[in-house]
Amino acid sequence: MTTNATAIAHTNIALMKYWGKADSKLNLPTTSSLSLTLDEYYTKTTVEEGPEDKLYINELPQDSKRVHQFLNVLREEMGDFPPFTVISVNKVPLSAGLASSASSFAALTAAVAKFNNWDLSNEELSRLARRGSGSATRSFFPDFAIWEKGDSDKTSYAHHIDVPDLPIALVVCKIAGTVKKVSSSDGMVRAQTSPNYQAWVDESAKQLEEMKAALQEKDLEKVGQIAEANALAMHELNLTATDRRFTYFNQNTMKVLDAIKELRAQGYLAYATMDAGPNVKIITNQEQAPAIKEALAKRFRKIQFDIATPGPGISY
Ligand code: 2P0
Repeated sequence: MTTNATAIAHTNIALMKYWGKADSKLNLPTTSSLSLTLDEYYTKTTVEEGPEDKLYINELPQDSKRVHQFLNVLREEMGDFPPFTVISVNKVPLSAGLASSASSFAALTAAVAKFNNWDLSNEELSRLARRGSGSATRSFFPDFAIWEKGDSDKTSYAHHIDVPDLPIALVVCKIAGTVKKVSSSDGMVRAQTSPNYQAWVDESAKQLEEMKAALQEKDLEKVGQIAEANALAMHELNLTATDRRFTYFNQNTMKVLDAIKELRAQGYLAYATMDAGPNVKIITNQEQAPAIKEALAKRFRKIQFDIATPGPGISY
């Protein structure tokens, strides 16, 4: 008899952002989003039988409410299973704009499915994981994935897109490891009160088509341009929210954004994307990433820099 099951999911960074919900109960997004799975950051999760749903991350007991609620969604959808002790090893810097909820809910969904011998495709697992966290939909697939927004619980899930031999790399600027002040879910609620919100949604649909074309043409410059425009417009929604406007940026975020413009003026391929935190991820190619990292490390001695490359899909 199975007593436990383990799965590993890597995190992903959205090049086209998910930033708003059409249905908060079902976690249906207002836009489709497109991501790159990263090799360097992942979550390994083991589920084992009870006595009650309980979460440990890196050996420390956590508030288990969100995991318990998600496991109950899976029980409703798929049929009952026993209470689980959920043991996660998280190799993603927590809650600082690197999406640990993406890899966490993907790994948890896959581990629960394995424990229960559910025979599901990665797309079907992605659909289930959406109810835990939207960005988790995209963490089942290697390299590039699109979360199709869909219009119902059945039609909103992610799938892989094939872009062979694109030498993309990210330089991750770890500006602050502090816990973020505005959760993604709350940030989205606020952003959706911006008068510019619908325009962002409409523009995102156009940008997605351009992004797909740029990936197929292996035009990394274009990929970077579209991703940066999409991310900056997302963050502009936070600043123009009519309900409790806010920003995830701090002074170092702005300084790094300026440095990226200077790198571009020097001829580097360098474009920025930012998520629900002050960190900046620089989109570049694998050849230039070490030089960009070195140039920035000299200039910003208190910021840590990592190079991240395309990563694998879910594994067991
Ligand atoms: C993304 N982010 O596309 C966007 C861009 C952060 C900024 O998905 O409410 O933790 O759990 O569905 O997935 C972070 O939001 O939000 C996120 P919920 P999630 O990656």
